[in-house]
Amino acid sequence: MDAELRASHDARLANAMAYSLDAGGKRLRPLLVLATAAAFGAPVVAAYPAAAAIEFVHTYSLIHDDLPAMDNADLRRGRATSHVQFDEATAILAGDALLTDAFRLASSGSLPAATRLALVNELATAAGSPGMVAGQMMDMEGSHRDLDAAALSALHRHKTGALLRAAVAMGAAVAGVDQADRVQLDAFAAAFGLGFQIKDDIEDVTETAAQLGKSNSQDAANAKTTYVTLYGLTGARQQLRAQYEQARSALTKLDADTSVLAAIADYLA
Ligand code: GRG
Repeated sequence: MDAELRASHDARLANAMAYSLDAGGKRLRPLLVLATAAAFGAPVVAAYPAAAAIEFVHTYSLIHDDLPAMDNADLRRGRATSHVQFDEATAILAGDALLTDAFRLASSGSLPAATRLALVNELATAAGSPGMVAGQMMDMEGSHRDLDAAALSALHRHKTGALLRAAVAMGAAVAGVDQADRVQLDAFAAAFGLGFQIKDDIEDVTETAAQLGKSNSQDAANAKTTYVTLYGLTGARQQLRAQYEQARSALTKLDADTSVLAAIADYLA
């Protein structure tokens, strides 16, 4: 990722991109790419460009999500958000650059051209109007309105789930996994993605901003329907457990060493 940042021709832009990328974060999406590729025997280095590309897209989405016009948050990854640290125009451009550069990354490297095309397609589909941006739009439209269970799960499938599923699918593409195993991997990723979001909803009300490294009580501040507002804390925890078990169970159906993927799933436990 650092090597890619050096491609920028403007120091302020590069600083703003590096500021958000280097702030850390769990690196969950790149980890899913690498763990999936490795589970099916691919050398992890072959998956590095794809892993970096998805973290670029994720980081852009956080920068833009925090903007005053969206969630208007001032803390992210333990630091002032990009528009607070720099200014709004710089934050928008840092996000634009990370998103666009992600596709140069995904198309680069020494994998066969057909594999790189599949990676670009997977990432664009998950991040774009069929996926994450649609989810963000649903989120904006859902603010100050009550959503029912179906609308809430559709929102999260798009906003958070699509990119997590793409991470696993990209790892599978690098390793050339067959169709039957891809279906099982996708079942794992879909359950993990929903569980991940439910956990985020729970922590938004149970943890402090210092514990989270990002603003808390954001959902209430933006009058959002969440798994906690819909099902209560106990109900949300039950749903989280169900998704966790579904994710672990999908892995047992794969004939591969899925121990690292299982350890990632344990983040939900
Ligand atoms: C602006 C187009 C656009 C999309 C934004 C994903 C997203 C869409 C916004 C993030 C808002 C949010 C807090 C969603 C809850 C789940 C989530 C994606 C949390 C952040 O991901 P982590 O926990 O973050 O993996 P780190 O910092 O660890 O990488």
